Order: sequence, then structure tokens, then C-alpha cells
Amino acid sequence: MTIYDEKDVPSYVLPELLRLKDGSKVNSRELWMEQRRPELLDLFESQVYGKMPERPDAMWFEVRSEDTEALEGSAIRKEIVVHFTPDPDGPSMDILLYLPKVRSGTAPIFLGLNYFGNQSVHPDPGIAVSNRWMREKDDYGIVENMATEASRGVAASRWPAASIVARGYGLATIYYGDLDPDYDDGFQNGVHPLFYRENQTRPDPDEVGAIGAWAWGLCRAMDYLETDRDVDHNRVAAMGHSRLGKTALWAGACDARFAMSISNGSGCGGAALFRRRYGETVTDINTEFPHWFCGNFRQYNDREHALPVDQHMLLSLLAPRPVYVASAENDLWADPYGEFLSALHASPAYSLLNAGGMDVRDMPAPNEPISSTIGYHIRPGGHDVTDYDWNCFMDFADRHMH
Ligand code: GTR
Repeated sequence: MTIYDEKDVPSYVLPELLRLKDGSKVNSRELWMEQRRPELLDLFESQVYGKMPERPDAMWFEVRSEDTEALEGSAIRKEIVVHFTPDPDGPSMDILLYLPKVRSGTAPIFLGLNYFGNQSVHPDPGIAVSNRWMREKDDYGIVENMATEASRGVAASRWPAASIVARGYGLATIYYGDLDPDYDDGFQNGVHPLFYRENQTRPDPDEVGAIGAWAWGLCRAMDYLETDRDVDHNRVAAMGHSRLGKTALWAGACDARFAMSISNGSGCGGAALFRRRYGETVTDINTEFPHWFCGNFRQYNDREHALPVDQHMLLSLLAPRPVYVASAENDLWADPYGEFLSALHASPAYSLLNAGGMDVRDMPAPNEPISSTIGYHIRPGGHDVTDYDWNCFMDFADRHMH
């Protein structure tokens, strides 16, 4: 039975953030940075998402197109292919990048993965239509698992590129299926084979599933952004919705080059606390999506209490960098209150680093964003990314990334 009522939430004790495995108290920046943080990162890698793979030595970038008159002349559009091997026809991902034309210096960036190909984020006819496998969605112009011309701009409401550019930010996005198509194929497609040892045919129980591979893609996009002279790579925010919100948090936790992470409706395996079992549970997610997490994570089906971590610890790995969590009132499957609580319980790590944290104790009312170093809002409505969400993300970035 899915829990949708606070009175059904089991009582639970969260694992203690500021205590080392050996029981000693973490009371200094040094102990946090040098011992507790690595300990937690290691637990998340081995038990939840899998070990983050390295950058491939032979990776290279190819700028495939550039248009200085995009978005009615307000933006520069670039398309970049990130090749993971020397072979130009080998595994790769395509970055779509919009940069504000009017700007002083380099541009800060929102970087996020998308669900239906780069052409889905804007009707802009200059964006190449993805030719990768995609989840079927007729009303989005995805036919026989392929994007068609009709899929241009179908997800534009989730990617307000013109407003982002007007506020001085760039937008970079990649189709998540470039990294790993989102179905359970035993990890034969996508980037997983790149990580295999000789004769290895599937990830070990502590190696990345799909979320780990998607997050790895965000890190590889960061490798590119570091080389782009129009981009301020010290101000790149990883952003994502839902399964890709889980991904944006994990990427920020693994890679301190991200100035901040923003999760929207990320729920179970994202911002929400596992131990509440509210909405989606570990068993639900491992059953429906057996390919998302690492193999070891299955040990916690119906055993949330046995997890050595909970998701306030995931957020704490971002500290002292800002992190923003967004929920929606009707998105109960993602447990809005559990998302708030993990933001709240990540605060002690931020305080220890003199980085603020969350400056409220109680869940705010809808449409009353909290903009402390750990930011949060809940808005009316359901599981989606709206202009309201984006305005909050940009306000938060204005405050913490400028
Ligand atoms: C749901 C899944 C959630 C969330 C969502 C999404 O079916 O249970 O964890 O990730 O999909 O990504 O849209």
C-alpha cells in the first residue's frame, strides 16, 4: 500500500550526519571534508548509485554548428558532439548550448538533461533532431522510438530558453538517452560498455546503473564547458526534473566543479527521505526501474532502516555549495514533505562549514520560496517544470551564483 497520509509514515531514526562510522563526533571543517564527506560519498557510490567512472582519456569535442542569430537574435546557439572514444562514429553525446549574446564577460550556465532529444526543448529549426532510441510518445512526435520533425519544441514549456538567456544565463542540455537509453537492457547499450574491464558484460553490484551514467554525462558536459571561452565554468548549475533531478543532485555530489545543483520533483532516490516510505519506496523504484541504481541498492527493498545513508546526506555532499529543492503540492509520489525534510536535515553540514544552510524550520506555504544556501519551494500543481519553477531557480542563482 502506498503511503499518502502523514499518519501512516512509520517512525524512523535518520543516520547521523555529523558522526563518523567509528562513532566519533564530526565537529570541524577538517573532519567533515577529510573524513565524513568521503565516507558518505563512498557509501552512496557503493550502496546507491554506483562508483562514478573516470573521464575517458581519449575524449574529444567537436563543435558541429554555431549560429550567432538564434532565438530571434538574442542568443548564440552551438551544438557540440562529445566523443568518448577516438572513433568519430563511436559513443558520443550531443550538447545543445544557448548563450546570451548581450553579456559582460562569460555566461553562467544551467545544465540539464532532457527526455526527448535536444530538438524537443525549443521549436528553433536550427537544432538537429536526435536520431537515438527514445521512449514512445505519439503526442510528442516520437514514433517507433524515433524523434520526428513533429517533436520540435514539444517540451518547450519545461525549457524557457528565451527567458533564461534574457536573464543573462546560458542553457546547456543533452538528451539523456545519449548516455543510456532508459530501459532495462542489461547494460549492453549506452556508455556502460565503455566502463567494462576485459570480458566484463555487466556492471558489478557497486558500479553505475542508469542514473550514475546520466550523472557521468553531466560531468563530461562540464569537461566541455571548461573549454568553452564563452562560458563561466565556475558558475554552472546542474538542474534536472524527476529521475533527472535525482541525477543532477548526484552529479553535484560527485563533482565539485558544479557551483550548485537544482532538483525539481526528484522524489525517491533524489531529495526525498527514503525512511519515510511516503509515496514511492525503494521496492517500488527497484521493481519498476531495475536499471536505475547499482545492484547493491536492491538489498534495501523493504529495508530502508538498514540503509547506511538517507537523502539528507546526499544534499550535504553539496555543502558548502548552494542546493535548491523544488516540490509540487500534488506530486505526492515524490513526497514533497520528505524533500523538504532532507533539505532541512542537511543543514548541520552547511552550518559546520559556515555556509548557512536552511534558514527556516517549518515547511513553507506554496509559492513562498526559501532562498538560503539550501533553497526550497513548493508550488501548487503536479509533476512538471513550470515557468514559476524556473523563475525561482534563476532568482536563487542570481543570489548565489553572481
Ligand atoms: C516515475 C518514477 C519517479 C520519477 C518519475 C520521472 O515513474 O517513479 O521516481 O523519477 O518517474 O522521472 O518522471
